[in-house]
Amino acid sequence: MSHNQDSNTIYDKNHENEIFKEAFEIFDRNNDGSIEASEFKFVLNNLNMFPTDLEIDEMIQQLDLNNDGTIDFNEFLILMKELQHYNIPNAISAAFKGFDKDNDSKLSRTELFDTFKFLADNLTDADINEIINEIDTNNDGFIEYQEFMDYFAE
Ligand SMILES: [Ca+2]
Ligand SMILES: [Ca+2]
Ligand SMILES: [Ca+2]
Ligand SMILES: [Ca+2]
Repeated sequence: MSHNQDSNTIYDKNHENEIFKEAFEIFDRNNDGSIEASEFKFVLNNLNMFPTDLEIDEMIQQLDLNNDGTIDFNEFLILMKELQHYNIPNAISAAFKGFDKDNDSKLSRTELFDTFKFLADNLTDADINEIINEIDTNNDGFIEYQEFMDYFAE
């Protein structure tokens, strides 16, 4: 079922895999190449989702095809592909609301910093600038709800 034809994959496909890779690295906090229950829980909590330990175990069991108790990148990819058929806009909308601490429907520099600092221990102003530049299409220095949705839920 897997085919490794990196040389002739189209650009979009590479781009997509790169995003999945980055997402995987966010989950895999100790960089051992697999997502453990505690890592899974940590990220979900930071996205304002609070499943119980039992629910976490059930999610992992569903994804853990080789039954080693953790989610490796291949298993994670299957999850991501499934999510693409799922209600992504709702999930992204919920994430935005979680990031927007003062509920003004836009993400300020401070809110972005608070949001992303748990993902990277050595997050810099330059990193935040990069994120803002990429998503802030009207260049007002804030990420409005619509910009966020356009970027992530396209
Ligand atoms: Ca790990
Ligand atoms: Ca596994
Ligand atoms: Ca805000
Ligand atoms: Ca903006």
